[in-house]
Amino acid sequence: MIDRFLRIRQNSEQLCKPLLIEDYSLQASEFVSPPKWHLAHSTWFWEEFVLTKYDENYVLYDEDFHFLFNSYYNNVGKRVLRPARGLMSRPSVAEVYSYRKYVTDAVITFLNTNPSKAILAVVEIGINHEEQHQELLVYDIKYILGNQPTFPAYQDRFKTKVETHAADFFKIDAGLYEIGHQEQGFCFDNELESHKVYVNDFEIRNTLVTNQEYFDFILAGGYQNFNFWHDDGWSWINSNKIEAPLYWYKIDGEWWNYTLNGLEKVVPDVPVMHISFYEAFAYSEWKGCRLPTEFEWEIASDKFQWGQLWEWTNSAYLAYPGFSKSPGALGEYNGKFMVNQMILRGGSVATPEGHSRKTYRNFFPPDMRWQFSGLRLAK
Ligand code: AVJ
Ligand code: FE
Repeated sequence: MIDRFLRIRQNSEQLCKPLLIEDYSLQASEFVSPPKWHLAHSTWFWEEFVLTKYDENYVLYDEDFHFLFNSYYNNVGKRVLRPARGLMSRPSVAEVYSYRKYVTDAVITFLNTNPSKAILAVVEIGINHEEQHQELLVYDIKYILGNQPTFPAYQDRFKTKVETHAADFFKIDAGLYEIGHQEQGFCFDNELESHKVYVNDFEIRNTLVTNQEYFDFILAGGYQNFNFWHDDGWSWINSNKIEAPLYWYKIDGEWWNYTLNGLEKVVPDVPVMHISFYEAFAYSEWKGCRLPTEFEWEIASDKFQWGQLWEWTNSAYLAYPGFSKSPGALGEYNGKFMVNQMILRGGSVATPEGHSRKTYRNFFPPDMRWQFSGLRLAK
């Protein structure tokens, strides 16, 4: 546990190595958090949920941080609101790194005292929480760098691969299937309680939709035909003048996109990424197909490769029957977001190794597309 903990703490800092000090504190949009904030908030989480709760000897690093780096936990008290995260030039980046070291050392000392199983379960949540923020760091760094006039590169990692299998639909039989987490090992509370779901016969594709395929939709006037869109989606593309995935730019008649390696020509055979739920839905309509439900996705997931991009499903993020929030602040972790968001399944090239699983339920509002999202067709 100590080794894993240390590795996770180091990984978060490793992700920030290519940044300039000036990059750390920018909040390029309300839904983006500054890298410095991620480093501090993922540290605050250990302080709040492990050290101040269970370590009698723990002395807070700085009392203000309790307020500065609480993300959304009402049970913990007042906090800096999300849109104001980019206003904090204080504490400095150096201060946040020393906060990290102080807390990392304190957690290791505490873990050496042989804490109970119940406490180790919270430590496990802390590790998984920090992994989630590592992925968010990649999204946010991409947004911060990708919205600069010079399109600077971040690092030559987290690349999606060209799809080698020929695209094909395969059949899954109707039946009653067990959905949700049943194995040993960690899962988030929203993957519990496992329960049976009946699905009709369906077909699902072995591969994700590629840039070339999505480009055909653009050329066919997909963004101009309201028949493919939800009413909300149609308003969204019109009020935001959207006509291509995020980070796509038409330059002298050719399509380029911002990647973590800088501005590059759109590669036709890699999966299309940075699309909203609205766009994934509209594309499926145009194709005469549909998005899989999260249940269909989970049932079929042993039969295709996943993990390049999070895959939009046609399922709303709702509680499973029997779901209950844990008491206290940790109950706010997932449960209170179960309205107005859609489920994505799988994982992405930015997901830390071993973090996801076939029952993992990721979720975002339908207009969000700075996360590494793509789509798989069903019918
Ligand atoms: C599961 C990615 C939607 O971004 O708020 C981070 C992850 N939860 N800290 C989010 C999360 C608490 C969560 N998502
Ligand atoms: Fe968090």
